[in-house]
Amino acid sequence: MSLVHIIDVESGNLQSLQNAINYLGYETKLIKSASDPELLTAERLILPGVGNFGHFLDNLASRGFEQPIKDYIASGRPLMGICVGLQSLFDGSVESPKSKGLGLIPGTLSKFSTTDGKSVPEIGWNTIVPEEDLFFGLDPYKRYYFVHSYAMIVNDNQLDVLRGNGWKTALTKYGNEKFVAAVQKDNVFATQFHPEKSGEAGLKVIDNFLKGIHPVTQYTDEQKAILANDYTNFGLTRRIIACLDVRTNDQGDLVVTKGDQYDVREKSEEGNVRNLGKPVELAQRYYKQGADEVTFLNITSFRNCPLKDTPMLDVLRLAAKTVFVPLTVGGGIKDVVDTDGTKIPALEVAGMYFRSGADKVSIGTDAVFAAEKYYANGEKGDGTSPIETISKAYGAQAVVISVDPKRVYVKDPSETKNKCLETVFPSEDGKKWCWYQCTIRGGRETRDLGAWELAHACEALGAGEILLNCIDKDGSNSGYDLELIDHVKSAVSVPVIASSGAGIPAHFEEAFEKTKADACLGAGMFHREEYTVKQVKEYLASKGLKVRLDEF
Ligand code: 1PR
Repeated sequence: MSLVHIIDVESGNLQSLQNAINYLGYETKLIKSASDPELLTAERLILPGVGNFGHFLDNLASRGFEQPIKDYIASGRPLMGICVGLQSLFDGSVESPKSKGLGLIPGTLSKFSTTDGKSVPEIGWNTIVPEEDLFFGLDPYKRYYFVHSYAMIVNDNQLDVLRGNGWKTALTKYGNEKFVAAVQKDNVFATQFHPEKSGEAGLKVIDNFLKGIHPVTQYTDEQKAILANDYTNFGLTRRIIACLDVRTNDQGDLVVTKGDQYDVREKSEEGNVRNLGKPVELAQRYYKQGADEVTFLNITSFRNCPLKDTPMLDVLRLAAKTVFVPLTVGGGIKDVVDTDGTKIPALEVAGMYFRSGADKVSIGTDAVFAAEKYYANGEKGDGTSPIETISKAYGAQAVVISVDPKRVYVKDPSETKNKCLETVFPSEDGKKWCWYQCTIRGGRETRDLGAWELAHACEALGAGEILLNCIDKDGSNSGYDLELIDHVKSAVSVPVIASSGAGIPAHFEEAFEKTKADACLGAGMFHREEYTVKQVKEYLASKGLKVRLDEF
């Protein structure tokens, strides 16, 4: 079996990349030290990076990798950069002005602007358009998964400079900004997107790079017609996320369950925990149906189990071997005291999940505590909350905040310190104003903090995305709470995932058309097999919405 070497400066999660390469039939070996003699003999090298540009470049420099990587490239052997790995090839980035890039490609990265109304970071599936001939099979009919706030944003002059230096590019547009999605020159190839998280399309790119081939996919007219919504215009597709609420049932088996306003027990006399399937099998099923992401929520912590034996780690390890879209895990991401009394900081808990294959962690209860502290401190963090520590080490894009709010009606907004909205659905006793009260511990305890205030504080503390549940709507199949979505959207510029209430494909369309939701999540309707993810996407496509439909 051929070997692929991966530079590891402990900046982010390399498990997903290793899984993808293993799946393609290659072995992987991490190179952690610049003096590793295998760097001199490696036949294919990958330079992956996530998170902060400066953190990554400084780590490369302090570990003495800079010159050996340049020597490797000069030797003519193939190198592939991914995400911050691509960014590191440029001169620098406004993200970390003091850190120098490798300087192989002229140009400085800048941050996406929000003035055109887009959410930053860019999280989702975008089209690429290769400027010249296709390289490594990059396919303008496919979608690739991007997650980043900084990019090599280019105008015509900068493109001329790149061309003049012999770099071929594939470009993408996010909002009004055009940026470099991939570059190639001689033996160097790099992508801003994550091929290891871009489904079959991404695996193909990695495979082609490892084989050193540049195939062009031939499509039938029928296929082109199906994919038309994919390539005719730039911009993110409507992201559809399948969510698995996981816990042990009364027999001790790990099951995917589903609540009804968070009550996961059957209404029958026995009141058993609803069992809707096995977590890994369902994750694989939704991946094959075209889910753009899969989220696992550990809805009861496995309290009597040493952390390293938490069954959720195994679920992730197994799922990540065959599911090549982003995986989020939530539940119990906080500072914990292990069964033997050892204190384990949240950063380490998150690290265990990242090393098992998670791409993002979602924080519920602890995010509420962090936000309360943020306001008590005069709207400042103190650097110790899990949001801050995890975001600093793994990047904002790796930290999702799971919000579990309940609607509270008031006669007048002055009745609460939390932000209210005037609702078109007044309460039975005629109250027209409402706010959304945050809950903790799976909805069992309420706090005097609104969802708007929570989202606002968590973004300031470093969260990169909001997973917006709604206890009133959970399991109701009656559609999302549209008012809640735009209410929370108005608090943040990071993406917001609408959750709770999806029952039919039209509910997804409604959320995308009537609110500013960046993604929609569904659970019960998929588990009960009333609809597949593919059917939802086909429905959205039939309504003219862009979706990723390329897994067929
Ligand atoms: O507080 O950081 O330990 O995280 C606990 C996590 O577990 C939180 O993300 C919280 O939302 C989740 N959780 C806790 N208890 C429950 C429960 O159901 N009893 N599940 C629970 C939350 C909400 C969604 C659900 C959507 C869509 N589930 O995940 O999938 O509402 O459902 P639908 O499409 O069928 O309507 P911490």
